[in-house]
Amino acid sequence: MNGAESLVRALVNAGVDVCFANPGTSEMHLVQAIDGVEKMRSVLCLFEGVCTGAADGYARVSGRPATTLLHLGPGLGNGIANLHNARRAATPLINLVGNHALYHVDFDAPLTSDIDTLARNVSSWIKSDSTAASLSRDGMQALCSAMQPRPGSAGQVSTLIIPADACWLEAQQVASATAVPIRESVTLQQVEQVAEHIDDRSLILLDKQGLDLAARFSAAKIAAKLGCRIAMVTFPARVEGGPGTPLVERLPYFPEHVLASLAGVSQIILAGAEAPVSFFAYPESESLLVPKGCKVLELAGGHQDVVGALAQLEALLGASDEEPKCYQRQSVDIPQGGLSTAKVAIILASQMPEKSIFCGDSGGGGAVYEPAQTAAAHTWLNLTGGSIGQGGPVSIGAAIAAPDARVFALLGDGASMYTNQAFWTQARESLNVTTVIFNNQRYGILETEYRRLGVNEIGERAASLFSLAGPEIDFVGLAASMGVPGRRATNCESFSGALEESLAQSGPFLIEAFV
Ligand SMILES: Cc1ncc(C[n+]2csc(CCOP(=O)(O)OP(=O)(O)O)c2C)c(N)n1
Ligand SMILES: [Mg+2]
Repeated sequence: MNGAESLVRALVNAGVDVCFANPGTSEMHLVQAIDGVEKMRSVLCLFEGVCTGAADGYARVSGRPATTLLHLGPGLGNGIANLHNARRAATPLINLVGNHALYHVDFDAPLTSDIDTLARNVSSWIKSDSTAASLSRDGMQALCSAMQPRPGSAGQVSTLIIPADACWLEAQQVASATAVPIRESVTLQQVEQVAEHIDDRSLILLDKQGLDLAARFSAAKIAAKLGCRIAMVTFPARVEGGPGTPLVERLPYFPEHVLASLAGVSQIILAGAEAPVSFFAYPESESLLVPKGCKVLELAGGHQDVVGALAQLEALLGASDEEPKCYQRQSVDIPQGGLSTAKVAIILASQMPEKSIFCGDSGGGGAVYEPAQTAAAHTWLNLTGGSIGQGGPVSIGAAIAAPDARVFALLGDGASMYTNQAFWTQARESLNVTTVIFNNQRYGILETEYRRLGVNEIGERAASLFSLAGPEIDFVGLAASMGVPGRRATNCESFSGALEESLAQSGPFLIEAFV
C-alpha cells in the first residue's frame, strides 16, 4: 500500500466517499488509489470552480464533507471563488491538492507556486508537509477539523496539500477517524441574560444552526409568547421551507431597506447570526446596520449549540405550549402571457415537486423564495459569499447527495457563464437538475448599483460593461453541446410547458426564461 491508498482508504472508512476531481500529473497516484478503492465515487468536473461548488452543495445537503481533487496552485486557484462561498457557508469540505515532491519544489519547475498562500484565504486547516507515513492520519485530521464549527467566518474548509512522494512511497497503516467534535454549549447565564431583556420590541436574528427547524420552532414559539419578531439573515447557507414551517422574515439586501425593516426594534438577539452589516460600503450609509439606540445581545454564536440555546430560552420564557405561526399552503392564479421574473417564480412554485432543492445565485431566482413557502416542502441553498457562479456547481453536489429530489439551479445569464461546465457533469452523471436561466441579456444588478451612484444616464462604455446582448448567447445550444436538453421560454405558457417536460423525465434539463 502506498500513501495515496492509505489516505483514500481512511477517508472512505470515515464515510467521506465522494470526490469532485480535476486531476493532473501530480495527482496520478491519488487517481490510482481512487481507482483501487471501490467505495470512493469520483466525479469529473471540467473546471475547478465546479469541483469546489459541487463539494459545497454535497455537504450542505448531506451534512457530510466531500473531497475535491485539485492540481497544484493553479487548480486550487481556479477553485477559490466557490471555496470562498463554502467558507462563508461554514460548509465542511476537504480539498486534496496535489503538489510536487518537496525536493522537486526547489527546482522551481513550471507548476511550482506557493500553494499554502492560496489555501490560507479559504481554509481553517492546512497541511503541506505530509509523508507517506503520516498521510492517512493527516486526512483524518483534515476531516476532524472540517467537522469543527468555528466562530465568525473562519469556515470549515480543510486543505491537504499533498507532496507527490507522500503518495507513491510505502505506507504501513490506515488511520481511523477521530471522534466528531461536538458543538460548544452556551452558558445558562447567557440564556438568562437574554430572557431578562427580551420583549415585544425585540427581533431574534437567525443564521447557521439557528435555522434548523427545531431552532425555528423554538424561536416561533417565543415570538408567539412575547409578540417579538424573528428574521433570518439575507443569504443563509441552507433553509428548509414550505407549508408547516415556521414563518421567519428575511432581512432585505440593500442597507436602507435593512434599516427600514429594523425601525422600532429595540434589541436584536443573535441566534447563530452576526450583527447585520451592509454588503458593500456606500458614501452615505453606515456599515453596521443596527438602528440608533438598538441593542445587540448574543444568545449563541453560529459555532455554538444554537438549537439548545433557543430551546432553553423557550423553556425559561414558558413558551413551550405556544402555537408557532407557520406557512399555510395556498393556491394561486397561474399567470399567463408575457414572461417576467415574478411570473416565472409563481409558475415554478406552483409546479415544483415536494422536497425540491433550490440552488441560488445572482439573477431572478430569489423571487421564487416567497411563493415557494406556501407551495411545497423544499430546501434553499443560497449564494453565501456573493461570488457568483455558485448555483450550477452546487446543484451537482446537491443532486448527488439527494438523488431522489428534483434540484433547481436558478441562475442569472451572467452567473451561469462563470461555471457553465456544470452542464457537462450534470449530463454525464444523469443528475436530476433543472437549470433555469433568467436571461435578461445583462448584468442587471450592476445597472441598478450604477444608478445608485446618482447617475441618470449610463454612458456608452459603462453600458457595454453591463450588457450581454451582443453577441447573443444561445443557452439552449450551449447546454445541448454538453448533453443537456433544453427549451427557450418567451411566455408563461412555454415556460410552464418546458417545466412540465423537465419534470416528466429524469436527468438534467435547461429552461432559458427570456425575461
Ligand atoms: C466572482 C464574481 N465576479 C463578479 C461579481 C460582480 N457581480 C455581481 S452581480 C453580477 C452580474 C449578475 O448578472 P446576472 O447573473 O445576469 O443577474 P442579473 O443581475 O442580470 O439579474 C456581477 C458581475 C461577483 N459578484 N462575483
Ligand atoms: Mg442577467
